[in-house]
Amino acid sequence: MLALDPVMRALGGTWVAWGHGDADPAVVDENDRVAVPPEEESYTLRRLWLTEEEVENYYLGYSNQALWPLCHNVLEHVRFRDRFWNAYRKVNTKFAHGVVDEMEERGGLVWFQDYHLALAPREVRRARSDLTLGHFWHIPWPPWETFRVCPQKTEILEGLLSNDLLGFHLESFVTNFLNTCVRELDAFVDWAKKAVVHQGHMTHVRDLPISIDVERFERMASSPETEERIDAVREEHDLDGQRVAIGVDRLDYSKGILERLEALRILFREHPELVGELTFVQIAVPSRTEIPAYAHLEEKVDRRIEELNAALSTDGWKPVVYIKDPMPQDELVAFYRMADVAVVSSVQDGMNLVVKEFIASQDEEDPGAVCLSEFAGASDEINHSIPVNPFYTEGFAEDLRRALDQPLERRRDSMEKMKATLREHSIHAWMADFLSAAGEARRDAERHARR
Ligand code: ADQ
Repeated sequence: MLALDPVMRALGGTWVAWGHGDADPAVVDENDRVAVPPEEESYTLRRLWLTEEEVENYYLGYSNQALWPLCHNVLEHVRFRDRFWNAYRKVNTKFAHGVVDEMEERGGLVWFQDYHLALAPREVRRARSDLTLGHFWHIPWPPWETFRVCPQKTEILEGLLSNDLLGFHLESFVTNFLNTCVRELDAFVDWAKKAVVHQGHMTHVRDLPISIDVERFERMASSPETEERIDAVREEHDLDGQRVAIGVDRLDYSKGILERLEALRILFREHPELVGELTFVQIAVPSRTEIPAYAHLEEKVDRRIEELNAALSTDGWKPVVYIKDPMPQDELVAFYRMADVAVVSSVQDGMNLVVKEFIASQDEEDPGAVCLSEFAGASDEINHSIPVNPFYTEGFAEDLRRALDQPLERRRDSMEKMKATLREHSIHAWMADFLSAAGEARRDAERHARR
């Protein structure tokens, strides 16, 4: 998880993570450890090895065909299979053992990341009741009416309630989670304190929206190398003299890429003056391609883009430039800087870091405009974008037009406000907030246990 690298660099400590490919086993020592990053060793990676079958059933199975679609409210993609669940339990046990092993005799904090590890806290708690356990859930928590379809709902909830602190991006996810605990477990919820007591243990549940390393993006964006890259990118993709709108996503059904392409089709139909003037750059890195829902999405996105380009291209111009290769961040920043409009159209998204990266990369004199889905968690914080509803295609198309027409003064003013919000809350502030909330949660859990 690239987003967390700055956190680990600042904290030091050990990151227990699954290793794969040929390179990972080659670089670890006899205890499966390696100091990283190579150029400036700041923390330790402890690798765990998963079999192919575990990857298929734990990662591609329960994590990404049960929990991911469930939490994003897309029940049509949910697959509950016994072999998925068995592998999820087994791998969570493996992680719990890895963590306990790494902690040795030490006290301190164990910080679990995400939906792949819902069961591990319970096992770590059983082995080490003295540790502080915190967990951050990077995706939405759905309403109880959705979560209740999960056959393993009790185990998932009890795993998460073994933490002292459980963090989500948004207040609404916290509310959904607390409500789920009441409805499913009949647990005691202190709504004022946002805490759950279950089987004698108290867990604080907090909204702690994640951010990015804002300064790093600002630095990269204003570097002379980025200026050079912008020229190179314009030339490579025939963008000279073009207005550019951009979308950057993992190819995931939660990101609303098809909805965006449909809005683009309508935009060109309703505003033919944009033909030959506007290029949409879609950077979309294929993801989880072994899962049928993802393979189908990729095929559909490929086809829609081909159709749009076949229908509208003129000599030397095409409406969509489609880039599917993963890109290093400094190159991505050149695209962010070059674009006149960023389009984030998630149909459901825990946060969305792309919009934050785009904002941090803008030049204050001549910034781009931001179209941001109302259903991306980021829209709770970022109040000066153009809000879009990806489910209402004609309205979405007009929002794109508005973004392209936004006068410079308005863009400057909105960007200044969005940047100010972002600077107040970078990834370092998120980390500090989480750590302090974890300490407070632990003290409260101990007080409660003594009562
Ligand atoms: P994701 O859904 O994976 O994560 P998102 O917030 O959309 O994440 O960020 C994607 C990241 O991948 C960004 O840093 C972006 O720069 C990078 N990226 C995207 N396309 C790329 C490409 N082609 N090449 C290189 N990099 C690319 C989950 C949740 C989100 C939540 C994050 C963090 O689903 O809602 O914001 O975790 O908590």
